[in-house]
Parts: sequence; C-alpha cells; structure tokens
Amino acid sequence: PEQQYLDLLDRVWREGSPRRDRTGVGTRALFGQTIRVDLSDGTLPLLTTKRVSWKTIVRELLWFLTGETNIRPLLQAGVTIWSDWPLAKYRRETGEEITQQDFEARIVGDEAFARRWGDLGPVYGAQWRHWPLFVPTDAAGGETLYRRDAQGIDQIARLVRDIRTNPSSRRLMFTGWNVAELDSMALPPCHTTYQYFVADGRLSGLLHQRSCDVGLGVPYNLVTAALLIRMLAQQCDLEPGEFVWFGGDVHVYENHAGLVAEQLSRAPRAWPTLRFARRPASILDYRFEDFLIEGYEPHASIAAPIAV
Ligand code: THF
Repeated sequence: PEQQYLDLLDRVWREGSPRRDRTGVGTRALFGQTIRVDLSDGTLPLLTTKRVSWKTIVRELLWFLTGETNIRPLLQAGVTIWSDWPLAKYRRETGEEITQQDFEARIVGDEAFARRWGDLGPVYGAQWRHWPLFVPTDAAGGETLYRRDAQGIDQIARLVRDIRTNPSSRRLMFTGWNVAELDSMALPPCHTTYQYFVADGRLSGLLHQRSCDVGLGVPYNLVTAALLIRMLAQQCDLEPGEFVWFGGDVHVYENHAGLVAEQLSRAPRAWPTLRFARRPASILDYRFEDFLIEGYEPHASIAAPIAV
C-alpha cells in the first residue's frame, strides 16, 4: 500500500511542472492525484520508509478537535510543527531576532504573550467546532441586526449526529474552507474538506486536500484523515471502510531532493495497525493514551526543511 505514496513522490519529482510558489522555495507539481487505502483490517497509513511522528499527529488532531487555534496547548504537549508561522509573524512585526526555542518557551511560560502572538487565526479547530453563525436580534426600528453566536456551528457534532441518524445521507461533510475568514488565517486549510460514506456497516472517508506537500505534510495528513475515520466509526458503531485521499495541487519542494532520493531507495514494510484502548463517550473525549499503534517498524527519519 505504501507503494502508492512512493510512486506519487517519484512521479511528482520526475514529471511535475516547475512552479514558483507562495513561499519562494519552488516546487514541482501535478494536479489531481489519488491514494486509496483499505482500513477494514485496522491498517493505519503510517509510512515506514521514514519514521513519521504519529504521536505528533495524534496530539495535533486532538488539538484541532478542541476547537483551539492557539499553539500554546500544542507546545505544552511538546508539538512544534505549528510554530513557524507565529514565529515568522513575530519576527516580522517586532524586528526581534528571537530563536524558535526562545519564542516557544515564551509562549509556554507567558500566557499574555501567548494570547498576543500564539494564535493562528480562525484555522481548522475554529471552523470545525465553531463555524461563525449570525443570528437576528429583536432590534427596534424595522432594520434587522445580527449578533455573532458565541458557540457557532459545531460541524463535528453535526457530522456524528448525521452519520448515526442518516447514514445514507450524501451530506456527511465538514470543511475548514470558510471563504469569509480565509484572510484572517495564518494559513488557509490544506486538508480542506472531509466527506463520509456508509455502506454495508462500514464507514469510508474522503479527504480533498487542496495543497499537498508530498515530502513533509502528506505523510501527516494521511494519518490524520485515517484517524478521523476510525474515531467516527467507533463512535457510530460502524466498521472502518476505505480511505480515499484526493490531492489538488500535489507538489514536492525543490529543496527536498535529498529526501526524495533517500526515501525512494528504501523498501517499504507493512503498515502498522491502530487499536483503541477504550470507547470514549464522545468524539471529543479521546485522549492520547487511547491510540494504540501496533507493529510500527519504520526506517530512520529523514530531515527536510519546511517551507513557511
Ligand atoms: N506548510 C508546508 N510547507 N508543508 C506542510 O506540510 C504544512 N502542513 C501544516 C501547515 N503548513 C504546511 C503543518 N504541518 C512538519 C510536518 C507537518 C507540518 C509542519 C511541519 C515537519 O517538519 N515534520 C518533520 C518532523 C518535525 C517534528 O517531528 O517535530 C518530519 O520529518 O516529518 C501540512 O499540514
């Protein structure tokens, strides 16, 4: 199964069109690529041709699900993958040449500093759990006034409800792509839209990822989407089905040449499996300890620079 990923990496590297991107690093890109993974036997699409930090991925997903958009709780859990954007903004706006480590230490140690500099804007968690909702107020004078509802729309709660009560629905979706708020986000959502499908007692899921960093991001995003299918299936008393990954702009950064060569030289091994330690009361009650990854024997990790 991992061969699909390796073929994609190889294909994009060899056949991708050279493109100048937002970050200035340069990429090679193909448009519209697919990976399909059968999850029914407990398989988790966690790459073995390099070590991928599944603990980071689980913690990030749990952070998304809390609705949080500040990196402080992530850093408290030891996860640093979202630090680059607030750090770049801080350096840009203050001119201070702070190191990443010092910046992260200040976010963790100083709550007011974290509030001022640690927020990514209304990214994933905010849209998933608190999509903005405006409700009319009883204003005098005939003109309708609206106030912003404090909770907003909980897309995750609705999704679980709908999978349970209307499994044949063709509307089992949630998205982070809130057009009105894209400009306030540190980064518009890369793993953009999730859709689900129930048949024969199995829950399948599709992820439309608009922008796909094949070297660094996609190994994470595959796991996140598969974890979500497994959690939703468990909560809705369904068996896991298939995971379909659909990538829009699928690219490899020009400075990932070393990663591509090294990873393609390695022989893939069997993917590990995921088991849950218990059945949490709701989709919001999963804890890190609930995720038991078994049989993960990867090759060594491969360092590669992240484009900010
Ligand atoms: N921006 C870019 N250029 N690529 C991305 O994959 C990406 N993301 C998120 C937001 N913007 C992105 C952030 N996700 C790593 C992995 C995922 C990230 C950010 C960084 C990373 O550097 N991983 C290293 C190990 C780092 C660690 O363990 O701390 C690795 O080798 O995998 C796509 O969602």
